[in-house]
Amino acid sequence: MIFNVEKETLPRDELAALQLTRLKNQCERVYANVPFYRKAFDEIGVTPAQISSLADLPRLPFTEKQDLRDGYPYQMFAVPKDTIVRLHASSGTTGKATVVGHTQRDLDNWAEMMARSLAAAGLTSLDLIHNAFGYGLFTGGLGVHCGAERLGATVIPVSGGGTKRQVDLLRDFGATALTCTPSYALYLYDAAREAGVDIRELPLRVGVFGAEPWTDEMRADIERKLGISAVNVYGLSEVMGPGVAQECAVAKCGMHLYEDHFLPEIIDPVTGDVLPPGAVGELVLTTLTKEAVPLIRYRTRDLTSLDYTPCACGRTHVRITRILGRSDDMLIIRGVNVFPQQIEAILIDMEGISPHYEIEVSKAGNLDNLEIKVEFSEAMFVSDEVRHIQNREQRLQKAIKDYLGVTAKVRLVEPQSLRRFEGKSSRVRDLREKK
Ligand code: DLL
Repeated sequence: MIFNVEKETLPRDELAALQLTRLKNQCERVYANVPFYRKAFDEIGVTPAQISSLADLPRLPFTEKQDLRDGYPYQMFAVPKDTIVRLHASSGTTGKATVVGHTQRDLDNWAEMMARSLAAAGLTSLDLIHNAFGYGLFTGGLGVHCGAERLGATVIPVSGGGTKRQVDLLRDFGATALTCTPSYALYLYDAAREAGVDIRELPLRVGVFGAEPWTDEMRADIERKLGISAVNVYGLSEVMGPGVAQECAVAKCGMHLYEDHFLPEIIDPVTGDVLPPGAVGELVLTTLTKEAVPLIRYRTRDLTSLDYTPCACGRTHVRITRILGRSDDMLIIRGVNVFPQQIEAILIDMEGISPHYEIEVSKAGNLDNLEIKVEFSEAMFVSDEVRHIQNREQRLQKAIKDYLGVTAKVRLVEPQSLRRFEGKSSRVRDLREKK
Protein backbone atom coordinates (compact mmCIF):
# COMPACT_ATOMS: atom_id res chain seq x y z
CA MET A 1 0.00 0.00 0.00
CA ILE A 2 1.18 3.52 -0.78
CA PHE A 3 0.47 5.78 2.20
CA ASN A 4 0.56 9.13 0.40
CA VAL A 5 -0.24 8.30 -3.21
CA GLU A 6 -0.18 11.90 -4.36
CA LYS A 7 3.30 12.68 -3.02
CA GLU A 8 4.96 9.29 -3.41
CA THR A 9 4.00 8.90 -7.07
CA LEU A 10 4.41 12.52 -8.14
CA PRO A 11 5.63 12.73 -11.76
CA ARG A 12 9.35 13.60 -11.73
CA ASP A 13 8.90 17.00 -13.39
CA GLU A 14 6.35 18.06 -10.77
CA LEU A 15 8.63 16.71 -8.05
CA ALA A 16 11.52 18.82 -9.38
CA ALA A 17 9.34 21.94 -9.43
CA LEU A 18 8.27 21.32 -5.83
CA GLN A 19 11.88 20.73 -4.79
CA LEU A 20 13.04 23.98 -6.35
CA THR A 21 10.37 26.05 -4.61
CA ARG A 22 11.21 24.40 -1.31
CA LEU A 23 14.97 24.70 -1.81
CA LYS A 24 14.73 28.43 -2.44
CA ASN A 25 12.58 28.81 0.63
CA GLN A 26 15.01 26.81 2.83
CA CYS A 27 17.96 28.85 1.62
CA GLU A 28 16.18 32.12 2.37
CA ARG A 29 15.33 30.87 5.85
CA VAL A 30 18.76 29.60 6.81
CA TYR A 31 20.41 32.72 5.41
CA ALA A 32 18.12 34.93 7.45
CA ASN A 33 18.14 32.90 10.69
CA VAL A 34 21.33 30.85 11.07
CA PRO A 35 24.57 32.87 11.35
CA PHE A 36 26.59 29.77 10.35
CA TYR A 37 24.84 29.67 6.96
CA ARG A 38 24.90 33.42 6.40
CA LYS A 39 28.68 33.30 6.85
CA ALA A 40 29.09 30.17 4.69
CA PHE A 41 26.98 31.65 1.85
CA ASP A 42 28.78 35.01 2.10
CA GLU A 43 32.19 33.36 2.02
CA ILE A 44 31.51 31.77 -1.35
CA GLY A 45 29.63 34.81 -2.61
CA VAL A 46 26.24 33.15 -3.15
CA THR A 47 22.94 34.68 -2.09
CA PRO A 48 19.70 32.68 -1.82
CA ALA A 49 18.21 34.90 -4.54
CA GLN A 50 20.74 33.53 -7.04
CA ILE A 51 19.33 30.02 -6.81
CA SER A 52 17.16 29.63 -9.87
CA SER A 53 17.44 25.93 -10.65
CA LEU A 54 18.21 22.63 -8.92
CA ALA A 55 21.46 22.62 -10.92
CA ASP A 56 22.61 25.45 -8.63
CA LEU A 57 22.74 23.10 -5.66
CA PRO A 58 26.44 22.18 -6.04
CA ARG A 59 27.28 25.89 -5.66
CA LEU A 60 26.05 25.82 -2.08
CA PRO A 61 28.33 25.09 0.88
CA PHE A 62 28.48 21.69 2.57
CA THR A 63 27.48 21.14 6.20
CA GLU A 64 29.56 18.67 8.21
CA LYS A 65 28.82 16.84 11.45
CA GLN A 66 31.59 18.92 13.00
CA ASP A 67 29.62 22.09 12.18
CA LEU A 68 26.74 20.75 14.26
CA ARG A 69 29.13 19.91 17.09
CA ASP A 70 30.65 23.37 16.93
CA GLY A 71 27.16 24.84 17.14
CA TYR A 72 26.35 22.80 20.27
CA PRO A 73 23.70 22.98 21.53
CA TYR A 74 21.42 25.44 19.73
CA GLN A 75 23.38 27.54 17.28
CA MET A 76 22.14 25.73 14.17
CA PHE A 77 18.50 26.31 15.10
CA ALA A 78 16.54 28.44 12.63
CA VAL A 79 13.44 29.06 14.78
CA PRO A 80 12.77 30.64 18.18
CA LYS A 81 13.20 28.12 21.01
CA ASP A 82 9.60 28.34 22.11
CA THR A 83 8.50 26.72 18.85
CA ILE A 84 10.64 23.63 19.51
CA VAL A 85 8.53 20.77 20.84
CA ARG A 86 11.14 17.99 21.04
CA LEU A 87 14.88 17.53 21.21
CA HIS A 88 16.93 14.52 20.15
CA ALA A 89 20.68 14.04 20.29
CA SER A 90 23.17 11.61 18.90
CA SER A 91 26.05 10.80 21.16
CA GLY A 92 28.43 9.68 18.46
CA THR A 93 31.60 7.81 19.19
CA THR A 94 33.86 10.83 19.30
CA GLY A 95 33.44 14.40 20.42
CA LYS A 96 30.40 16.28 21.58
CA ALA A 97 26.83 15.26 20.93
CA THR A 98 24.85 16.82 18.13
CA VAL A 99 21.52 18.21 19.21
CA VAL A 100 18.55 18.35 16.88
CA GLY A 101 15.27 20.11 17.59
CA HIS A 102 11.87 19.62 15.98
CA THR A 103 8.88 21.92 15.62
CA GLN A 104 5.40 20.43 15.64
CA ARG A 105 5.38 20.54 11.84
CA ASP A 106 8.74 18.73 11.74
CA LEU A 107 7.28 15.98 13.92
CA ASP A 108 4.17 15.79 11.72
CA ASN A 109 6.28 15.40 8.59
CA TRP A 110 8.48 12.80 10.28
CA ALA A 111 5.46 10.76 11.42
CA GLU A 112 4.09 10.88 7.91
CA MET A 113 7.36 9.73 6.35
CA MET A 114 7.67 6.93 8.87
CA ALA A 115 4.05 5.92 8.18
CA ARG A 116 4.91 5.87 4.46
CA SER A 117 7.83 3.60 5.33
CA LEU A 118 5.81 1.13 7.36
CA ALA A 119 3.19 1.01 4.60
CA ALA A 120 5.92 0.41 2.02
CA ALA A 121 7.09 -2.49 4.20
CA GLY A 122 3.65 -4.02 3.73
CA LEU A 123 2.02 -2.94 6.99
CA THR A 124 -1.47 -1.51 7.50
CA SER A 125 -3.65 -0.26 10.34
CA LEU A 126 -4.39 -3.91 11.16
CA ASP A 127 -0.81 -4.67 12.18
CA LEU A 128 0.71 -4.93 15.65
CA ILE A 129 4.20 -3.48 15.69
CA HIS A 130 6.72 -4.66 18.31
CA ASN A 131 9.06 -1.66 18.34
CA ALA A 132 12.40 -2.69 19.84
CA PHE A 133 14.32 0.40 18.76
CA GLY A 134 15.57 2.28 21.80
CA TYR A 135 13.34 5.09 23.11
CA GLY A 136 15.10 8.21 24.31
CA LEU A 137 17.47 10.68 22.73
CA PHE A 138 18.10 8.09 19.99
CA THR A 139 15.56 8.70 17.23
CA GLY A 140 14.76 5.05 16.45
CA GLY A 141 12.15 4.36 19.14
CA LEU A 142 10.06 7.52 19.02
CA GLY A 143 10.49 7.91 15.27
CA VAL A 144 9.02 4.51 14.47
CA HIS A 145 6.45 4.89 17.25
CA CYS A 146 4.89 8.06 15.82
CA GLY A 147 4.91 6.60 12.31
CA ALA A 148 3.11 3.48 13.50
CA GLU A 149 0.46 5.60 15.21
CA ARG A 150 0.05 7.74 12.09
CA LEU A 151 -0.51 4.57 10.09
CA GLY A 152 -3.17 3.61 12.62
CA ALA A 153 -1.40 0.39 13.53
CA THR A 154 -1.01 -0.82 17.12
CA VAL A 155 2.43 -0.01 18.43
CA ILE A 156 4.01 -1.90 21.32
CA PRO A 157 6.69 0.44 22.71
CA VAL A 158 9.06 -2.22 23.98
CA SER A 159 12.30 -0.26 23.43
CA GLY A 160 15.67 -2.01 23.67
CA GLY A 161 16.90 -4.46 26.29
CA GLY A 162 15.28 -7.15 28.44
CA THR A 163 15.58 -9.65 25.64
CA LYS A 164 14.00 -12.59 27.49
CA ARG A 165 10.93 -10.51 28.22
CA GLN A 166 10.81 -9.38 24.59
CA VAL A 167 10.51 -13.02 23.55
CA ASP A 168 7.57 -13.47 25.94
CA LEU A 169 5.90 -10.35 24.59
CA LEU A 170 6.39 -11.42 20.99
CA ARG A 171 4.75 -14.72 21.78
CA ASP A 172 1.95 -13.44 24.04
CA PHE A 173 0.91 -10.26 22.19
CA GLY A 174 1.19 -11.82 18.76
CA ALA A 175 2.95 -8.92 17.04
CA THR A 176 2.85 -9.10 13.25
CA ALA A 177 5.83 -6.78 12.73
CA LEU A 178 9.19 -6.26 14.40
CA THR A 179 11.23 -3.07 14.21
CA CYS A 180 14.83 -3.03 15.48
CA THR A 181 18.41 -3.25 14.29
CA PRO A 182 19.11 -6.30 12.13
CA SER A 183 21.67 -7.56 14.64
CA TYR A 184 19.07 -7.37 17.41
CA ALA A 185 16.63 -9.41 15.31
CA LEU A 186 19.20 -12.19 15.29
CA TYR A 187 19.82 -11.78 18.99
CA LEU A 188 16.08 -12.15 19.60
CA TYR A 189 16.07 -15.27 17.45
CA ASP A 190 18.83 -16.82 19.60
CA ALA A 191 17.04 -15.86 22.81
CA ALA A 192 13.77 -17.29 21.53
CA ARG A 193 15.40 -20.58 20.63
CA GLU A 194 16.93 -20.77 24.07
CA ALA A 195 13.48 -20.23 25.57
CA GLY A 196 12.05 -22.95 23.34
CA VAL A 197 10.06 -20.47 21.21
CA ASP A 198 10.08 -20.88 17.44
CA ILE A 199 9.49 -17.39 16.03
CA ARG A 200 8.42 -18.94 12.73
CA GLU A 201 5.34 -20.32 14.42
CA LEU A 202 4.27 -16.88 15.73
CA PRO A 203 2.09 -14.41 13.78
CA LEU A 204 5.17 -12.26 13.05
CA ARG A 205 5.39 -11.66 9.27
CA VAL A 206 7.34 -8.45 8.60
CA GLY A 207 10.59 -6.97 9.92
CA VAL A 208 11.66 -3.36 9.35
CA PHE A 209 15.34 -3.15 10.18
CA GLY A 210 17.90 -0.37 10.06
CA ALA A 211 20.15 2.00 12.00
CA GLU A 212 23.25 -0.01 11.06
CA PRO A 213 24.70 -1.49 7.89
CA TRP A 214 23.66 -5.00 6.90
CA THR A 215 23.84 -7.14 3.81
CA ASP A 216 21.52 -9.08 1.50
CA GLU A 217 23.05 -12.25 2.91
CA MET A 218 22.03 -11.17 6.40
CA ARG A 219 18.53 -10.41 5.12
CA ALA A 220 18.24 -13.93 3.74
CA ASP A 221 19.47 -15.34 7.03
CA ILE A 222 16.95 -13.30 9.09
CA GLU A 223 14.07 -14.08 6.73
CA ARG A 224 14.80 -17.79 6.95
CA LYS A 225 15.30 -17.91 10.71
CA LEU A 226 12.33 -15.73 11.68
CA GLY A 227 10.06 -16.75 8.81
CA ILE A 228 9.35 -13.13 7.85
CA SER A 229 9.82 -10.61 5.06
CA ALA A 230 12.61 -8.18 6.06
CA VAL A 231 13.06 -4.69 4.62
CA ASN A 232 15.55 -1.91 5.13
CA VAL A 233 14.83 1.49 6.70
CA TYR A 234 17.36 4.33 6.62
CA GLY A 235 17.69 7.60 8.45
CA LEU A 236 19.93 9.74 10.59
CA SER A 237 19.17 11.96 13.53
CA GLU A 238 20.82 15.09 12.14
CA VAL A 239 18.44 15.06 9.20
CA MET A 240 15.38 13.59 10.98
CA GLY A 241 15.62 10.00 12.18
CA PRO A 242 14.26 6.73 10.77
CA GLY A 243 12.12 7.13 7.64
CA VAL A 244 14.37 9.23 5.42
CA ALA A 245 14.39 6.32 2.98
CA GLN A 246 12.63 2.96 2.88
CA GLU A 247 12.80 -0.18 0.87
CA CYS A 248 9.45 -1.29 -0.56
CA ALA A 249 8.35 -4.88 0.04
CA VAL A 250 7.26 -5.13 -3.59
CA ALA A 251 10.70 -4.82 -5.18
CA LYS A 252 13.17 -5.02 -2.23
CA CYS A 253 15.62 -3.25 -4.46
CA GLY A 254 16.94 -0.08 -2.80
CA MET A 255 15.31 2.42 -0.47
CA HIS A 256 12.98 5.15 -1.79
CA LEU A 257 14.19 8.46 -0.45
CA TYR A 258 11.38 10.91 0.25
CA GLU A 259 12.35 13.48 -2.32
CA ASP A 260 9.55 15.90 -1.53
CA HIS A 261 11.35 16.46 1.80
CA PHE A 262 15.02 15.74 1.00
CA LEU A 263 17.26 16.51 -1.95
CA PRO A 264 19.97 13.86 -2.40
CA GLU A 265 23.36 14.09 -4.10
CA ILE A 266 26.23 11.63 -4.30
CA ILE A 267 29.70 13.10 -4.04
CA ASP A 268 33.25 11.86 -4.19
CA PRO A 269 34.14 11.82 -0.47
CA VAL A 270 37.66 13.04 -1.18
CA THR A 271 37.17 15.79 -3.78
CA GLY A 272 33.58 16.75 -2.93
CA ASP A 273 32.63 16.62 -6.64
CA VAL A 274 29.09 15.56 -7.49
CA LEU A 275 28.98 12.10 -9.11
CA PRO A 276 26.49 10.92 -11.77
CA PRO A 277 23.50 8.63 -11.00
CA GLY A 278 24.62 5.07 -10.36
CA ALA A 279 28.10 5.99 -9.09
CA VAL A 280 28.97 4.96 -5.54
CA GLY A 281 29.95 7.79 -3.24
CA GLU A 282 28.92 9.72 -0.16
CA LEU A 283 25.28 10.64 0.27
CA VAL A 284 24.68 14.36 0.78
CA LEU A 285 21.23 15.50 1.88
CA THR A 286 19.56 18.90 1.80
CA THR A 287 16.42 19.17 3.87
CA LEU A 288 13.55 20.87 2.05
CA THR A 289 10.92 21.21 4.75
CA LYS A 290 12.74 21.08 8.09
CA GLU A 291 11.83 24.11 10.18
CA ALA A 292 13.87 23.78 13.37
CA VAL A 293 17.27 22.66 12.10
CA PRO A 294 17.34 22.89 8.29
CA LEU A 295 20.51 21.53 6.72
CA ILE A 296 22.06 22.47 3.42
CA ARG A 297 24.15 19.75 1.71
CA TYR A 298 24.72 17.71 4.85
CA ARG A 299 27.54 15.19 4.40
CA THR A 300 26.16 11.94 5.82
CA ARG A 301 29.41 9.94 5.35
CA ASP A 302 27.20 7.04 4.21
CA LEU A 303 28.30 5.36 1.01
CA THR A 304 25.61 4.46 -1.51
CA SER A 305 24.41 5.30 -5.02
CA LEU A 306 21.24 6.74 -6.57
CA ASP A 307 18.94 4.62 -8.73
CA TYR A 308 16.43 6.59 -10.81
CA THR A 309 15.12 3.60 -12.77
CA PRO A 310 11.35 3.06 -12.38
CA CYS A 311 10.33 0.78 -9.52
CA ALA A 312 7.74 -1.99 -9.75
CA CYS A 313 5.90 -0.51 -6.75
CA GLY A 314 4.93 2.66 -8.65
CA ARG A 315 6.71 5.11 -6.37
CA THR A 316 8.57 7.74 -8.37
CA HIS A 317 11.09 8.70 -5.69
CA VAL A 318 14.74 7.82 -6.28
CA ARG A 319 16.16 4.77 -4.52
CA ILE A 320 19.40 4.69 -2.59
CA THR A 321 21.12 1.34 -2.73
CA ARG A 322 21.90 -0.54 0.48
CA ILE A 323 24.42 1.48 2.52
CA LEU A 324 27.83 -0.02 1.75
CA GLY A 325 29.46 1.46 4.82
CA ARG A 326 30.55 4.83 6.07
CA SER A 327 33.43 6.64 4.48
CA ASP A 328 34.90 6.88 7.99
CA ASP A 329 34.46 3.09 8.62
CA MET A 330 36.59 2.04 5.73
CA LEU A 331 39.57 0.00 6.86
CA ILE A 332 42.79 0.33 4.96
CA ILE A 333 44.61 -2.95 5.41
CA ARG A 334 48.05 -3.07 3.87
CA GLY A 335 46.86 -0.46 1.42
CA VAL A 336 43.67 -2.27 0.44
CA ASN A 337 40.34 -0.60 1.13
CA VAL A 338 37.98 -2.95 2.93
CA PHE A 339 34.50 -2.35 4.31
CA PRO A 340 33.27 -4.52 7.19
CA GLN A 341 30.11 -5.32 5.15
CA GLN A 342 32.21 -6.99 2.47
CA ILE A 343 33.69 -9.30 5.09
CA GLU A 344 30.23 -9.94 6.54
CA ALA A 345 28.84 -10.93 3.14
CA ILE A 346 31.56 -13.56 2.73
CA LEU A 347 31.10 -14.95 6.23
CA ILE A 348 27.34 -15.26 6.02
CA ASP A 349 27.59 -17.01 2.70
CA MET A 350 29.38 -19.96 4.25
CA GLU A 351 27.38 -22.85 5.59
CA GLY A 352 27.84 -23.71 9.26
CA ILE A 353 28.73 -20.14 10.21
CA SER A 354 26.55 -17.86 12.31
CA PRO A 355 26.21 -14.14 11.49
CA HIS A 356 28.01 -13.11 14.70
CA TYR A 357 31.54 -11.89 14.11
CA GLU A 358 34.24 -9.48 15.27
CA ILE A 359 36.94 -7.85 13.21
CA GLU A 360 40.17 -6.75 14.82
CA VAL A 361 42.94 -4.85 13.08
CA SER A 362 46.29 -4.49 14.77
CA LYS A 363 49.92 -3.84 13.88
CA ALA A 364 52.52 -6.56 13.77
CA GLY A 365 55.73 -4.57 13.35
CA ASN A 366 54.97 -2.35 10.39
CA LEU A 367 52.34 -4.60 8.94
CA ASP A 368 48.61 -4.49 9.43
CA ASN A 369 47.14 -7.62 10.86
CA LEU A 370 43.51 -8.56 10.24
CA GLU A 371 41.87 -11.09 12.49
CA ILE A 372 38.27 -12.18 12.21
CA LYS A 373 36.49 -14.16 14.86
CA VAL A 374 33.23 -15.75 13.82
CA GLU A 375 30.94 -18.09 15.67
CA PHE A 376 30.07 -21.41 14.15
CA SER A 377 26.45 -22.43 14.22
CA GLU A 378 25.04 -24.66 16.97
CA ALA A 379 24.45 -27.47 14.51
CA MET A 380 28.04 -27.47 13.38
CA PHE A 381 29.28 -27.20 16.93
CA VAL A 382 27.51 -30.41 17.86
CA SER A 383 28.46 -32.41 14.82
CA ASP A 384 31.82 -31.22 13.63
CA GLU A 385 35.28 -32.52 14.14
CA VAL A 386 38.29 -30.33 14.68
CA ARG A 387 39.71 -30.94 11.24
CA HIS A 388 36.45 -29.75 9.67
CA ILE A 389 36.70 -26.57 11.67
CA GLN A 390 40.22 -25.95 10.44
CA ASN A 391 39.10 -26.68 6.94
CA ARG A 392 36.35 -24.09 7.17
CA GLU A 393 38.71 -21.50 8.59
CA GLN A 394 41.02 -22.03 5.65
CA ARG A 395 38.18 -21.79 3.15
CA LEU A 396 37.06 -18.50 4.68
CA GLN A 397 40.62 -17.14 4.61
CA LYS A 398 40.88 -18.07 0.96
CA ALA A 399 37.52 -16.50 0.09
CA ILE A 400 38.54 -13.25 1.80
CA LYS A 401 41.85 -13.24 -0.03
CA ASP A 402 40.16 -14.00 -3.37
CA TYR A 403 37.36 -11.47 -3.08
CA LEU A 404 38.94 -8.66 -1.13
CA GLY A 405 42.63 -9.12 -1.78
CA VAL A 406 43.63 -9.08 1.89
CA THR A 407 45.10 -11.73 4.09
CA ALA A 408 43.08 -12.41 7.20
CA LYS A 409 43.40 -14.83 10.05
CA VAL A 410 39.99 -16.39 10.60
CA ARG A 411 39.14 -18.10 13.86
CA LEU A 412 35.92 -20.00 14.37
CA VAL A 413 34.75 -19.66 17.95
CA GLU A 414 32.05 -21.32 20.00
CA PRO A 415 28.40 -20.38 19.57
CA GLN A 416 27.31 -17.55 21.93
CA SER A 417 30.89 -16.58 22.79
CA LEU A 418 30.97 -13.17 21.07
CA ARG A 419 29.30 -10.00 22.31
CA ARG A 420 25.67 -9.34 21.44
CA PHE A 421 24.14 -5.90 20.89
CA GLU A 422 20.76 -4.55 21.91
CA GLY A 423 21.07 -1.44 19.76
CA LYS A 424 23.57 -0.70 17.07
CA SER A 425 26.28 -3.33 16.76
CA SER A 426 29.95 -2.45 16.90
CA ARG A 427 31.97 -5.23 15.40
CA VAL A 428 35.22 -3.60 14.38
CA ARG A 429 38.15 -2.90 16.67
CA ASP A 430 40.99 -0.99 15.11
CA LEU A 431 43.93 -1.14 17.50
CA ARG A 432 46.36 0.61 15.18
CA GLU A 433 47.52 4.05 16.15
CA LYS A 434 45.70 6.71 14.18
CA LYS A 435 48.03 9.10 12.44
O1 DLL B 1 20.18 5.34 13.32
C1 DLL B 1 18.18 6.55 12.80
C2 DLL B 1 17.51 5.27 12.52
C3 DLL B 1 16.83 4.63 13.52
C4 DLL B 1 17.52 4.73 11.23
C5 DLL B 1 16.15 3.45 13.26
C6 DLL B 1 16.85 3.55 10.97
C7 DLL B 1 16.16 2.92 11.97
P1 DLL B 1 21.65 7.86 14.02
O2 DLL B 1 21.81 7.23 15.34
O3 DLL B 1 21.88 9.32 13.89
O4 DLL B 1 20.21 7.63 13.47
O5 DLL B 1 22.62 7.08 13.03
C8 DLL B 1 22.60 7.38 11.66
O6 DLL B 1 23.19 5.09 11.09
O7 DLL B 1 24.30 7.80 9.06
C9 DLL B 1 24.08 5.37 8.93
O8 DLL B 1 25.49 5.34 9.04
C10 DLL B 1 23.49 4.37 9.91
N1 DLL B 1 22.25 3.79 9.36
C11 DLL B 1 20.99 4.13 9.61
N2 DLL B 1 20.13 3.34 8.92
C12 DLL B 1 20.90 2.49 8.19
C13 DLL B 1 20.63 1.43 7.27
C14 DLL B 1 19.62 6.41 13.20
N3 DLL B 1 19.39 1.05 6.96
C15 DLL B 1 23.56 6.47 10.94
N4 DLL B 1 21.69 0.80 6.71
C16 DLL B 1 23.54 6.69 9.44
C17 DLL B 1 22.95 1.16 7.03
C18 DLL B 1 22.24 2.78 8.46
N5 DLL B 1 23.27 2.12 7.89
